[in-house]
Amino acid sequence: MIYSSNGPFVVSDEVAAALADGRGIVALETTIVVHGLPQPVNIDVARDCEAAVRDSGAVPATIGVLNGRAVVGLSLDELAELASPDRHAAKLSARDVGVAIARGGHGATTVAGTIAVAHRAGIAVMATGGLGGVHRDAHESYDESADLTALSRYPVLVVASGVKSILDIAATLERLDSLGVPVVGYRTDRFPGFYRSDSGYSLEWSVGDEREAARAFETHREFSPTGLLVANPIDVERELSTDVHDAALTSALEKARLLGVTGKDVTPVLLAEFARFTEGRSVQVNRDLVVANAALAGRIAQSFS
Ligand code: PSU
Ligand code: MN
Repeated sequence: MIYSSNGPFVVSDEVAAALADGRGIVALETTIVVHGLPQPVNIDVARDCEAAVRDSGAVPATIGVLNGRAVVGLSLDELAELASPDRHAAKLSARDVGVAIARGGHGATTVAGTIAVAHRAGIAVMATGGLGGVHRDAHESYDESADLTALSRYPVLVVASGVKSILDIAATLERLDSLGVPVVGYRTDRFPGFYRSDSGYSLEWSVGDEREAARAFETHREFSPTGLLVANPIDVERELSTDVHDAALTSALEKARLLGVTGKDVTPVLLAEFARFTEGRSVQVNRDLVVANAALAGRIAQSFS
């Protein structure tokens, strides 16, 4: 691995060159790879996301913490190392990144952790599958993903297929409102529901192409310090059917309750139970949507550059 510096924060040569040349760059997270998707598809998905960004003409910057350094532009070998079970990579939100680096460990970054590092590196666009949000039992557990507060703190445009359908979607949309984070549908005025193209909630704003998305964010930044969520739905032909989705959701919520999981473990357990219950169909949908989001993020990043 070749790094442009030796500090706690390192940028790969390819990303450093792209930054210097003003090319479009898309930050990609690693929690989805390490904690969100099963082996060995996870590495295939990461490879497909990077390829989708490259096909759009932009440069991918996969972000994670390896051997006590925040790496912007992990190679596929480094990513495989981070994802290997014996590495025990932690799940790093924005608040964890600095401490994890100082402690010299390994960690995969969530959306929150990724945009904290991306912003520090001068990258303003990121892609993920589904954003974190307010959990259904939040009135008791207070479990609300730090992805939301991170979006209110770092001026990064995030492309996601809405928020995960395991969440309280109405409450999440309300929190994004309170936090001042605009939500803009990509060619839709319906808020997507991750595995489903339509969560049942409508959006006030939509854009028709990547230029409009880039312009909306550039203009937003003139008035606000927050990021912006571009909500890109999965193709209707590829979504999980209502029946399968709802049955899997019931099973996943029950599983999490029985196991008594809390905190960082909730989302991975719910996603894993979805995968088991749907016999892998949810994994295929997750894969399709995150690759499509990486492609769109690449086109948006190119519109800025
Ligand atoms: N999108 C996916 N799969 C994932 C995630 C997003 O398709 O696993 C990850 C992201 O890293 C996101 C995290 O930030 O789930 C949310 O975790 P939590 O609910 O614990 O904040
Ligand atoms: Mn949480």
